[in-house]
Amino acid sequence: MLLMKDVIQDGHPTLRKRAKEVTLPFSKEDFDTIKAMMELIENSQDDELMEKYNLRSAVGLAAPQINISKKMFCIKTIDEKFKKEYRLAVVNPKILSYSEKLTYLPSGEGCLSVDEDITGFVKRSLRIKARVNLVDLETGKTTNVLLKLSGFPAIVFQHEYDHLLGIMFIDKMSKTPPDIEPLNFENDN
Ligand code: UDB
Ligand code: ZN
Repeated sequence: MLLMKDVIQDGHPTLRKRAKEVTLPFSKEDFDTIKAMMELIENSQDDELMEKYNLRSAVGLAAPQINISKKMFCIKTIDEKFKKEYRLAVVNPKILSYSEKLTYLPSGEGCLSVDEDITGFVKRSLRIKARVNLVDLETGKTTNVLLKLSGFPAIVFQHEYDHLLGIMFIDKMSKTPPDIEPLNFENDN
C-alpha cells in the first residue's frame, strides 16, 4: 500500500523528466502500480484511513510522483456541480484540443509533491479533449477512448498531464488571481 512517504517532493529529478510511454497490453507490474495509485487516492478520501495514515485528501496522482517515470495517472473526483463522479485510470494520454476559454481554481492549486503551504492560481482550459487508454481496474483491460472533460475534472486532468511532461504547477502559478472567470463550485444549495 502506498503512503505519503512514497510521494516524491519538488526537487526530485524524476518530477522534471518526460515520462515514458507505457507498453500495452499492460504488464502485471504496471497494472499493480496504477491500482496502488488509485488505492492511495481512495484511501485519502476516506476519513478514517486519512487520519490513520496521515494522508492529504487527493483528487489525482501521476506515476512520476511515486518515482515511476511512465505515462500513467489516476483521477477520482466529482465535478464542480456535484453531479458526475470521475474515477479514471489513464495510460498514454494525449490532449488533442484545449478550449480557448480559460478558468482557474479560486482556492488555488496545490500539489502532493509540493509543500502544503505553497498554493497559487493557475490558468487552465475550461474544456479539453484527450485521446487516452482507460484501464478497467478490475480486469486490467484497457480501452482507447476520446475523453471530453470540462470544469474541475478538466483542471485535474491538465495538472496530472503536466506531471507526465515534467511540469509543475509552481512553474505556471501566480500569487494574485488572474483577471478571468474562476471555476465556481455549486456549493450554495
Ligand atoms: C490534489 N487536492 O489532490 F477545489 F473538492 C489536491 C491537494 C494537493 C490539495 C491534495 C485538491 O485540490 N482537492 C480539491 C480541490 C478543490 C475542490 C475539491 C478538492 N492535487 C493532486 C495532485 O497533486 N496531483 O498531482 C492537486 C490538485 C490541484 C488542481 C488539480 C489537482
Ligand atoms: Zn500534482
